[in-house]
Amino acid sequence: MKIERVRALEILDSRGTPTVQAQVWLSDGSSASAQAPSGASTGRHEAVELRDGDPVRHAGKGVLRAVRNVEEILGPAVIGLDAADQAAVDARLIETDGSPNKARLGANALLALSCAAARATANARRIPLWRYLAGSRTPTMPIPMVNIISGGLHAGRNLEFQDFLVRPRGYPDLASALEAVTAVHRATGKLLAMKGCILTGVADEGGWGPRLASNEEAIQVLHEAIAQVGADMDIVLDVASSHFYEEGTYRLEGRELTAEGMADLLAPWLEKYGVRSIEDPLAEDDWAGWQLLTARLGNQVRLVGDDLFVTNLTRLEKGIAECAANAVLVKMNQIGTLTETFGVIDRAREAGFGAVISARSGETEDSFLADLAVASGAGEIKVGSITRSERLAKYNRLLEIEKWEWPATKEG
Ligand code: 2PG
Ligand code: MG
Repeated sequence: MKIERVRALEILDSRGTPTVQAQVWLSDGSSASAQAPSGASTGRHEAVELRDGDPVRHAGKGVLRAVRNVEEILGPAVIGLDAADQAAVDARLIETDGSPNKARLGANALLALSCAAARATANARRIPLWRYLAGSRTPTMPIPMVNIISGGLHAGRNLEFQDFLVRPRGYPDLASALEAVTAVHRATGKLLAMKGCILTGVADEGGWGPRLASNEEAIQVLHEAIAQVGADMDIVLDVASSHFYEEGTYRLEGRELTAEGMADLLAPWLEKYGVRSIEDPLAEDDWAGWQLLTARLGNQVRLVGDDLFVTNLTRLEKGIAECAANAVLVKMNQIGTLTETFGVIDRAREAGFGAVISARSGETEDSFLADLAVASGAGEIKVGSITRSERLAKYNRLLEIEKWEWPATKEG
């Protein structure tokens, strides 16, 4: 099926900030749209999200240039290509952009188009997106890691750490796991209210955004909420430490810590609170620190590189070679095409690294990520909390896959 027509639109994401939607038509008349997400705690090495920089519109954050790039440059470059050859479509997008980090035409422009082409092909074949994306991979229903308490750049810097999450263990299906998570979310809200925290709303990803005395106190509250409802859950953290790191020093809670000091802070919590996975415990370019931490804790806890790897194969290869981290966070818009995203997931699996498929803090109602998580067989997904519909779009799509489209049967 050939790509016949492409168009794009500036839409708004979950923070009211513009993002790109692309639509693709194929020669059989099938069509599909996809929407690019957008981060707040972005890694320095991510592919470039192109913004207009015109202060008169959306405080400089408009994406009309990226939209134009889809309609006038990237679209025409892929028209006539076989949409089912995703590698060829993405290679053409990358070559047309021509820059090392998608700065010329915008990773937001490339990604929306890349995903729309895949979805249109699945539509043309009348099969679920995840089944089309899986190809020869073995799909699995992913376990969610769900944000309950937020800090960092997603919650007005109330706490230094960005995400305090739970990961359900041993539930028979996603529906019952999510039910248990909602109970923990409610119990956490009540505990926070009892502590006198003023809960006026939710943070960027739908978690509670309380003012607490320390990061450990947030973990304690979560631990207590899990015990209170009798849930079977691990605790997971996204420290997102790059934003409080400067010149070899981690500045948090009025202290200045080295990488070793961060390891000393985190290590006791593994046993004490059941922390089983820690994302970005160290900063994006602190490779020596990551090596040290991985040598010390890597056999007891999942150490996930987000800002460290930015879904970039070259950086992941460095991590594998240097034994820095043991898992990668996968965000499609950090790299800008579907093919490169799968390249990172497949390489992680081959190297024995874990992979967590992740949303951004700025999201849309697009549920592509849910299908990607199932198709890739990555096993884990992180899309924020269980409030806010841009988050629920992903969970609800997973529920739909689980109940209506599973088990995986071979593509027809
Ligand atoms: C992260 C993400 C999602 P952002 O750091 O993992 O939680 O945040 O999209 O702001 O980078
Ligand atoms: Mg992160």
